Amino acid sequence: MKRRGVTVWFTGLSGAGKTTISKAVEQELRERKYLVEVLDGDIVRQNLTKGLGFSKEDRDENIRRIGFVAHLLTRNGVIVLVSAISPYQEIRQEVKSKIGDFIEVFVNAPLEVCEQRDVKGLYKKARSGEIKHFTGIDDPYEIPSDPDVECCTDLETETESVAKVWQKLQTSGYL
Ligand code: GGZ
Repeated sequence: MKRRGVTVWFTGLSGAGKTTISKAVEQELRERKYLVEVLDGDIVRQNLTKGLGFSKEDRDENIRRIGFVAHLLTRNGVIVLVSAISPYQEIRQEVKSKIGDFIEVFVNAPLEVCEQRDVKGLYKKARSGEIKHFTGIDDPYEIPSDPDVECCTDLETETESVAKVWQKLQTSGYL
């Protein structure tokens, strides 16, 4: 019997912890032999959406293409883990409606915390004006109005965040 696929969509600021949580969930799923694929904005932008920038139009196009691939995989029984800032509510909603089997995870950390982490030094560059249209600095992030899961990565451990996602997958019947 084929399992039901699902897209787990991690949205949040750069440095909020989307990639960290999704990788940990991926590992747990692989250990249990689930079919799983990861689409990370950072990586996808090097191939599938290469050449796209950070205007609203380009971000929406990025999300639409990621959503397209996620849909194909999901309908073939794969658990797809998407990590993308995806700052605009409308396109997140569009992708969710298309895919159907969809769990939205809001990876929520205050801007100050993300900026302090500044793993790649991008916030510093954004503050100095070296990078323009940086989400949270001079570009918007629309907070999800009704996420299925919220991970507050400044208040909870990685293990706790992973457990929240895992529980949602379980109670929704995907595991
Ligand atoms: C936001 C930017 C920008 C700007 C480069 N704004 O945390 P990261 O570094 O590793 O991942 C971020 C990635 C954003 O790509 P996404 O595909 O997730 O964005 S979106 O969903 O909005 O299309 C960040 C880096 O690229 N980055 N410039 N201006 N993040």
